[in-house]
Amino acid sequence: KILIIGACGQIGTELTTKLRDTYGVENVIASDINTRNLDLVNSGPFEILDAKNFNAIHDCCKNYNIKTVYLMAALLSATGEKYPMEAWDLNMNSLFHVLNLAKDNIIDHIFWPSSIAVFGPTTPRINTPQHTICEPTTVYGITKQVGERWCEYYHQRYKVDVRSVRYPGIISWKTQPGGGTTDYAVDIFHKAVEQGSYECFLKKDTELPMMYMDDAVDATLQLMQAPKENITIRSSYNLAALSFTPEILAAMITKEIPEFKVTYKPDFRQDIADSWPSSIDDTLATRDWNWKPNYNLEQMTNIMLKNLK
Ligand code: VAH
Repeated sequence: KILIIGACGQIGTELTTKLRDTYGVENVIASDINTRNLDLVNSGPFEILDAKNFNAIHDCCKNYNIKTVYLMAALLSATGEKYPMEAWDLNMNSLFHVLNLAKDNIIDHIFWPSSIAVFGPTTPRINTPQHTICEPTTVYGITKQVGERWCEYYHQRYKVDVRSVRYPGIISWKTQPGGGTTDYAVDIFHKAVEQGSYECFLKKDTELPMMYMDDAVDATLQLMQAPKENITIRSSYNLAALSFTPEILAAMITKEIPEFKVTYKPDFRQDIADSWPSSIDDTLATRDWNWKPNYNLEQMTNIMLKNLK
């Protein structure tokens, strides 16, 4: 059976639905620190679970005979800058708990998300390669960089089957983002539909790697279903789909909503965005497990506006 930790989060929510559609509702146990997403809580097996509590995760895995864990709980980039020690505590200890359960053969497979946040201002920004300089300047990015090192170590030393992708900014209409820097790309759609205007917290020319949620969820399952001998990266795979600026996204929305007005008022998240790459080279994900995005910017924009109107 499968356990998702952090199932009520932006990606966790849609990953839970996809896993249940794929493996059956009763085989996918959703868990989170609270019951903030009642639809999810009432749609199948659900447990209140603190990702920082090893015994609670251990007992849940034993009780349900869990063999695969998707660890989706974390404090993201913007929140992590407000609460650095809490971000380190949650992001790192939850990973150690799950890695150690696999090392002790309580569970067999782990998915753990990394992020473009592992890259920093000294990383080549255009078509960032899989192997490159990683000097992250956010707490969140530090936890993801160190987490990648631990995943690779547990695989090499203890043969733990842990797999990971470096998610770009993820955009969906079903779930709200959870305290990230790329959240503007979701907020802008809601405000365009609700009030016809949006004050963007990033500069208009801030190009960032992005992806529609369905691509991110499909990539996750594709990686987890790939034969283990095909997996050559045990830190975390670069993953790419789109790259755009707030100005480009706003222009796409204005095509559908002509009166839409955007103003730009950068805040502390501009420094975070400026430390990240503009575009990512994900050729290894394509080579090793046939990754290919399905949604371009126009398709994503149309889906977002159609479902939010
Ligand atoms: C964030 N959405 O903004 C997350 C993600 C690449 C960004 O890690 O922190």
